[in-house]
Parts: sequence; structure tokens; C-alpha cells
Amino acid sequence: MSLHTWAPDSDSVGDTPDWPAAFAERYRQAGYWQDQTFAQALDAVAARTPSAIAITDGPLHLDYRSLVDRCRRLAGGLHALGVAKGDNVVVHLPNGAAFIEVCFALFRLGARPILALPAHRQHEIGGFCGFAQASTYIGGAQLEGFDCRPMARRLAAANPQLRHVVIDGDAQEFTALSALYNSAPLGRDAGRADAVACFQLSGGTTGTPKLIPRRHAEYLYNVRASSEVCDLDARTVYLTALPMAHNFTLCCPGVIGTLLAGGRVVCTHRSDPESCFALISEQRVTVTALVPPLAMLWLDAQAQRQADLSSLRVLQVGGAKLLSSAAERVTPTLGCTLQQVLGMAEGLLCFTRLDDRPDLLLHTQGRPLSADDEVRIVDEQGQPVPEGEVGELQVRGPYTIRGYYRLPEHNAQAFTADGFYCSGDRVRRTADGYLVVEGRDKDQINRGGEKVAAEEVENLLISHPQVHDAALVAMPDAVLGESTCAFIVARDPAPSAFALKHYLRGHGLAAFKVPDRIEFVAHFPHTGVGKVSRKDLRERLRQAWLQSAAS
Ligand code: OOB
Repeated sequence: MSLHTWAPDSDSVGDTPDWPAAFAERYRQAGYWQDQTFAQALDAVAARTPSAIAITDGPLHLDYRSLVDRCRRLAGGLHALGVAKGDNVVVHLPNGAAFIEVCFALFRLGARPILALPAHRQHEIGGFCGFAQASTYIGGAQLEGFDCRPMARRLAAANPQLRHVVIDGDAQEFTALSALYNSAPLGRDAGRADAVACFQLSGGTTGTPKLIPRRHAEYLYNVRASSEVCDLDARTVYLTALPMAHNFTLCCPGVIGTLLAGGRVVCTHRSDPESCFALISEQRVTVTALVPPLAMLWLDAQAQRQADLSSLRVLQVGGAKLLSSAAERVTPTLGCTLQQVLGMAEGLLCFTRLDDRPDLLLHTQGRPLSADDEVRIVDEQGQPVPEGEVGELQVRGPYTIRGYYRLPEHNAQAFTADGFYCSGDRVRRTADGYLVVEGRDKDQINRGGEKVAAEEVENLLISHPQVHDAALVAMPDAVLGESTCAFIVARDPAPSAFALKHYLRGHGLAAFKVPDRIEFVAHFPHTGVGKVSRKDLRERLRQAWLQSAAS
């Protein structure tokens, strides 16, 4: 297939909401959106500093020239295989150089990676493949201990449009990722600044896998602006303690921010203090990002271990609320600056700034990244609350999407008529313009940064023949902040909790979504309008937790 016969970009068919022209014009005028793609941005760095090391992955040290060369050859190999511009490609790889190369090769091809998490299994991956009509699945023979090949066979059988399966490692009957590097490099960049670069995934509240279209120009702005507030430069050494596929690790400023600043990404797929502390001192890591439970684990470990973390300059913490008591320990224990990050894959990022006053650093989740982020805090009627009071955070701006991919009906609810994203987060704004997260309105459980959509798990539970009804709610947890409890109204004979968990795993649900606890009840408490009262269920758990904490 030659380049000029490629299918038109499927953005043009209207399934990918875009910014209205006047906003797009404003964001271009302001210089936020530039006429550049991810592949071009990386090429520019490689042209400036070809022999600087871009990626360290175990014994591998890859310089910028080699990185770009490998991405071009891989793009050529994927193209020869038949992966085309506009294709949706599920990328399901562990942290490592291969993940980065696959992403940049797909960017260059104009194909769109769907950034699956390593923890995702058949339920999620099958959902993405079907929903996005993916042409290609790229997985690993060893994805952090999970063999993707048997799953890939089932995916291929269930998805006639899935033409290619590429496997990193022993590929068996599939295409080996390593073989695709033997091709002629794809010189031309088929990406376009205003086209979708990749799909991030929404934590969600419903059973539908929601894909978040991130476009080159706006996502690059997200990267550049985040790099600025994080003070990245060519001396930056970034450790990937969280999954690279996640927006936080990939672009806030993360892996791509570090690469575009000419720095070095140190890859690991482990987040435990032992292995990360060793990498920090060996590799002289300067920046990393964690979710709060990991930050607390690192704090406890370092209090005992006193590893050499002298190179660490900034620790970003986000994804869930960091307790002030933990925030206070970061600088004294780890010797670096804490940066709190309130982010969402849909766009908006709030950061504390590195030179902020301690009260802001420790007790807020930062302020918006862009001067053009329009944040409003509203009551149930959608009216702005008085300054300083708690309400729902809604946002519109130069890197916050205007809608999910192919979900017009859901978009009509998740976005206001004037284009604000309704985050479902309850926040208040301080007099300094900083946001403090006070809670959540959405049926989502934030399990230490990992998001669990209540409905997704409930639907699977209800599909069990012995389950009459199910409700998944958050339960207080000293480490995770929240864990999950499924309340079950069972049919006779009731299944055991063990059998239900086994059932969920058997259906390929990611392990972090399998309920931490299962409680059987005769019936659910109801609200005045006859809906299941999750509030009452949560309250029951909270009372039980308080009692057990007191005893
Ligand atoms: C990040 O992105 P997502 O899409 O996994 O989750 C977004 C949601 C937010 O709506 C909020 O409910 C929660 O996660 N959240 C926080 C938080 N950061 C995110 N809640 C309290 N405090 C925080 N600091 O989680 C994400 C994306 C980019 C950067 C950082 C985090």
C-alpha cells in the first residue's frame, strides 16, 4: 500500500468532538497550539542532541539518534504489515523502551494508539478493540507476568476487524515486534497537528469504555506547559514508577516531557521503594511521579533505609488526594520538593508550583496549568457557588477535550452546552486560586489513584446467575484512601464471595477492579426516588470502619 492511498483521517467523520473554530483560533493565536506533531517534536530534539541518551531501560542506553531511527524503522515495519493512517491500535505493553518506540512509530504513521494499562485484561482490552474497531493489538509475551497471547487469540476470534496482532517477545503464530524493526524507515510523518494522536482512557463511571481523543497540538501544549512548571531541561532524569500509558506518567510532563526537553527517561515497571531507590541513586534520577499510597510507602521505607536519594529534585504526587500529614513528610524525608498534581485524562491539570508557599504545597492540589483554563465551581443547578465554597469542578480550556470518542449521548451529559467538562469532582478554590479536592459526585471509586467505575463492575456481577442485584461502593482504607466493597443481593443458593471474585477474574476483569470485600444483604436501602442509596451503603461501611478503628 502506498502512502497516498491511505484512508482519510476518521476524525473527519464527526465521531471525535473538536473545539469550535473560534476557540481553536484563540488557542493558536495565543501560541498554545502549534503546527507540530509528536514525531516532529522528537525529530527536532534528535537533530539538536543526537548522541544524548534518551532512554535507559535495564542495560540498554538509547541515544536520541538511535531512538528516532528505531521509531522510523518500526513505523516502516508496521506500515508494511498493513497498519494504516487513521487505524486504532490497542497498545498493551509494560513500561520500557518498546512502549515509547511503538507510540512514536504509530504517531509517525498517523495511526492512533489506545493506551491500555498493563493491568487491563480481556474485559477491558476486548472492550477497546470492539468499541474502537481496532485494526491491531500490540501486546507482550510477558506483560508483568501476564501472557497476552492466549488473550490475543480470543480477541482475534471475537473481532473480525482485528487484522494484526503484534507481540513483544516470543510471538508464536503472531507477528514479532522485533521483526518489524528490520524494515525500511518511514521517512514521512503522516501525523497532523490537529489530528488525534492517541486515546487516553477515562476512569469512567459507567460500563462503557470511554476513549479520550488527544490531539497532537493540544497534547503537545499540555506537555510543554507541564514541563515548564516542573522545570524540566536536558539534565532531567525521569523515573517511570507508574504505568507509562497513564496521562500523568506519559505527558504531565512525564516520559514525553522529558524526551522533548532532551532529558533521559529511566524505565522500570516496578514501583516498590527497594527497586526504585536503587535506580534513583544509580541513575541519578531527578524527577518522578507517584500516587499517594506509593508516596506513603516510599516515605516509610526511606525513614528506615536512608537510601541515597540526593539527586531527586521533584516528587510529583497525584491521581488521588494526598493527606496533608503525608505531604508534610515529603521534603524532610526524601529531601526533594513536593509537587501536588490534580489531573484528569480528559485534560485539566492543576499543579502546585515548585516555589509555592508551604501552605499551598502541602494543603492544596495546585492551580490550573494554563492562563486559559476556565474553571468554574457550580452547585447542583449548574450555578457558580460563592467563592471558597464547595461545588462541582467544571472546566473548559486549550487542552481539555470537548467530548469522548463516538459517544454523542454520553457527551451531552458529561459536557455542558457551552463546552465545559463536568468532572464529578467536588472542589473549593482558595483565595489564592488554588483548588482543594473535597470529594466526588461520580459513581467512581478512587482506589489509590486507580479508578473503578461502579457500574462496570456491577454489570459483570449482575451477569452471574446467582446474583439478583449488586452495588459497588467505596470503603475507607488507611493505605489506598478508598477500596471497594460490593453489596450483593443474592438468589438462593447464594454464591460465596470467593466464587464471585473468581467469576470476575474469569471474565477478564482487571485485578484492581475485583472488589476488595463482598457483603451479602437482603435488600438495598433506597433513596426517596427509589434508586439504590450508595450514600447509605457507604455510611454503613464508614461506621463499621470507625468501630473497628476504635476497637
Ligand atoms: C489522573 O487522571 P485520571 O483520569 O486517572 O483520573 C482523574 C480523576 C480526577 O477527576 C479526580 O477525581 C482524581 O482522579 N484525582 C485527584 C487528584 N488527581 C486526580 N483527586 C484528588 N487529588 C488529586 N491530586 O488521575 C491524573 C492525570 C494527570 C495527572 C495526574 C493525575
